[in-house]
Amino acid sequence: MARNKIALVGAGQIGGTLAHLIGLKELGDVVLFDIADGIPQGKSLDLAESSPVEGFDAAMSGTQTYEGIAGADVVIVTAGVPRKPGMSRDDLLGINLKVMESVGKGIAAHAPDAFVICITNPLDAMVWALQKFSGLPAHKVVGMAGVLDSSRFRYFLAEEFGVSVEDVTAFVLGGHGDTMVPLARYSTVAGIPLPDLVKMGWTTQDKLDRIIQRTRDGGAEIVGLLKTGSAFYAPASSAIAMAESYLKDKKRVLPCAAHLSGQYGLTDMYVGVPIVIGAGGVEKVIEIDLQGEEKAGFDKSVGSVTGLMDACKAIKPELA
Ligand code: A3D
Repeated sequence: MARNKIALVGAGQIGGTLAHLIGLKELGDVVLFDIADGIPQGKSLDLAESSPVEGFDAAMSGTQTYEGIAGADVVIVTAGVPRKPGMSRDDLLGINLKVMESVGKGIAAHAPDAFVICITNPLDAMVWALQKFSGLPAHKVVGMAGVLDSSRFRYFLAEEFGVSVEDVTAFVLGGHGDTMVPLARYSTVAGIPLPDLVKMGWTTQDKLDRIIQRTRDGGAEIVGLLKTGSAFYAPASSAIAMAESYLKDKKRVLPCAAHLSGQYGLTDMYVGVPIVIGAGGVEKVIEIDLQGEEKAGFDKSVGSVTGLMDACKAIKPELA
């Protein structure tokens, strides 16, 4: 059976890390696409030259034309600009919206059957625009954010409790921004929900609140430290988990920015919700019961995503 083909549109910090992980995990052949001359070619050659040492078989190539992504099974989009200190994700909207238009058209022309994972910020608005510009079915276009946000939450919780990261599950819903909604009630250590762990004296409500805030600020914390860009290792790992679930039909339940058509009372928008990813793409959107503050937090987050979509429509009226 031929190997899968995975196209990475954007060969920057996340794109390069994605290619490395795909090689190490032997998920398929990689095509790196970027408008920057030499970057996709240089990174792919460098990675290919690591393959004999690492012992993986995967073709790695770089391209500056969309013909190179033809027939891709999966396309992961990181094209655009990342944040610098002092910038919010929303500051990137104008530049990255234009990038989504060209990328969407490129995918439509050359890889219309692909499963597309968008990472470019501001995430929820960009994946929505990318789906519209590409015209691909909504269940084949999804945004990566919740896997990363919940991975950060899991890591902070594992540190706090002194337990393996493997035994911590966490749930983060809503838009990928300051209004994201980490859900304590649905986050557990080996099945024990966080509110019970507070009652058991494993932590205090105050410490838990600070961890939740640190999760919300997780991206900004890395931007503040790096100064020249944003996080890339954990975002790349998170997108790979999504790609792997599609390619291997694992049917993992992952929080992702998914297209809603009535679920949660919302239509024609993308926002972070739990979904099942399998060979059919987004096979199911899981509707959980949100209560009190959770519902208020989710509604606020939806409001901020709607605001970003309105800003996109003002720039590109054809999205309306
Ligand atoms: P960076 O290292 O700058 O890579 C972006 C690449 O996109 C560069 O190599 C550019 O040359 C390339 N590019 C720009 N315009 C185009 C175009 N029209 N076509 C093709 N390539 C183009 O950034 P990065 O890899 O660190 O981050 C990429 C994106 O991911 C940014 O928008 C970040 O804000 C975003 N990001 C999202 C998350 C989420 O959790 C959603 C996390 C971290 C970063």
